Amino acid sequence: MSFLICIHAQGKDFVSLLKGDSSMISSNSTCILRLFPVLCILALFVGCSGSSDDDGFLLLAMAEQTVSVVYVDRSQTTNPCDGENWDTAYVSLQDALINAPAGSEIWVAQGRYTLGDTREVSFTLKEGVGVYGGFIGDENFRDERDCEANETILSGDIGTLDDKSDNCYHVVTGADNAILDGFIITGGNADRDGVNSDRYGGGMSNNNSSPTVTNCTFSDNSADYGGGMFNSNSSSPIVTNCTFSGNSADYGGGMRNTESSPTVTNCTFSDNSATYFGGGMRNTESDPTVTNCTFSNNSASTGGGMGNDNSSDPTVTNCILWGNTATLGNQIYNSSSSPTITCSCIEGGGFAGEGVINVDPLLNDDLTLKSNSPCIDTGDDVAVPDGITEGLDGNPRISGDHVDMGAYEYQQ
Ligand SMILES: [Ca+2]
Ligand SMILES: [Ca+2]
Repeated sequence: MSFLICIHAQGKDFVSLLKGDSSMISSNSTCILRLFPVLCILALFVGCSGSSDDDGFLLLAMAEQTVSVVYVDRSQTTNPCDGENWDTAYVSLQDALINAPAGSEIWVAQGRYTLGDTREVSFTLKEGVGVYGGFIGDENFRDERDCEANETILSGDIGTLDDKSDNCYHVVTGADNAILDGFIITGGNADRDGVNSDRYGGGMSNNNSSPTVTNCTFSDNSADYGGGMFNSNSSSPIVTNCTFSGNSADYGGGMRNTESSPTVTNCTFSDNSATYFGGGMRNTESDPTVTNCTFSNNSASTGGGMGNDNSSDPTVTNCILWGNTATLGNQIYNSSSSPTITCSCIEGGGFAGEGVINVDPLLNDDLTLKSNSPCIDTGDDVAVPDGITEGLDGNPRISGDHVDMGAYEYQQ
C-alpha cells in the first residue's frame, strides 16, 4: 500500500527518475527506499519482456540514484541535530553545508538564518550541492514548498541589529555546480579596508565560480564593489528569476561583473545605487547575457541602469531600462564597450538595434506590465534561454503571440 501511495504522490518525479533526470527528483530518502523494490520488479519485467539486459541494469542503477536530503530548521531545538529529517533537522545552515554529501540537497525551513559573530564568515556553497529555501518544515517533496509564503532569509546582519557597519562582508559565497534557490539574501556589507576580496559582493561573492542562483531576492546589501552580487575572475553564474533591490555600492549597486559573463534572465534591478558607476549593473571586461530583465529607478553618477566599460559587450535582449537616473547615461553608459541590444525598451533612445523602442513601457509599481504596455508581445522568442518556462512571478513566460519585454509576462 505504501508503494502505491508513494508512486502516486511522486507523479512526474517518478517519470523523471525513469528518464534518469535526477535533478527533477523531489523526494526524501524514505520514499526512494520504498520505490526501490518497485524498480526491482520493473527491472525484472523489462528483463523478461525481451528488452536488453542493459535496460534492467539501468533501472536498478537508477533505483540507487537517489538524492539525499539534508534538513535545516532553525526552530528545531528539541531533538539531536543530524539533518536526516525535519524532526532532527540541523538548526544551523552552516552545519548542513559542512556535512552535506556531494550530490545532495539541503532543504531549509522558513525563518531568518544568520552567521556567527565574525564578519569574515559567510554561507559558503558547496560544489554539487543544491540549497533550497521556502519550506514550512514538514514537506516530503520539494515541489510542495512555497518560497513566497515561507520566507527564508539569509542575513549578514550580525552584531548590532540594523547597523550594517559590523555586518558580514558576504552573506553567501558561491561554488561551481552549486544551487541557491528560494532565499532572501540581505545585510551583507563588503567594505573591508585593505582586503580587496572583502570589498566585493555584499550579498553574494562568486570568485571563479559559477553557481546557479534562482528565485532569490538580494536586498539591502552593500559593498565597495557589487552590492547585491559580485562576479569576478571568469565566473559565469546562471541567475534566473531573481530580484535585486535596494543594494548599494561604489561600483555596481545591484551587480558587478569583472572578467565574468553571467547569464541573467527574468530578473529585476530596482532602487539600487552606485556612488560612481553602474547603479543596477556594472560590467567591466565582461560580456553577460541579459535577457528579459527590468531595470528601473536605479541611480549612479555614471550609468544609472547599466554601466559598461573596459571592453564589455553584454547582450541585452527583451529588457526594459526605464526611470533610471545618472549624471551621465541615465539608462546605459558605455565606455570602450559595445553591447548588442535587441527588442528592448530604453528610455531616451539613442541605442541602435532591431526592435529597440523608446516608448513608456507602462509599468505598474511592482514592475509588471499594464494591459496596454508597448512591451507586450514585442520580445524575441528565440532569445528566451532553453528551459525558461516561467516569468519572475511564476506565470508562463510566453503568453499571447510572443514573449514580452521585461521580467514579467502579461498574461493574456
Ligand atoms: Ca549589524
Ligand atoms: Ca506575450
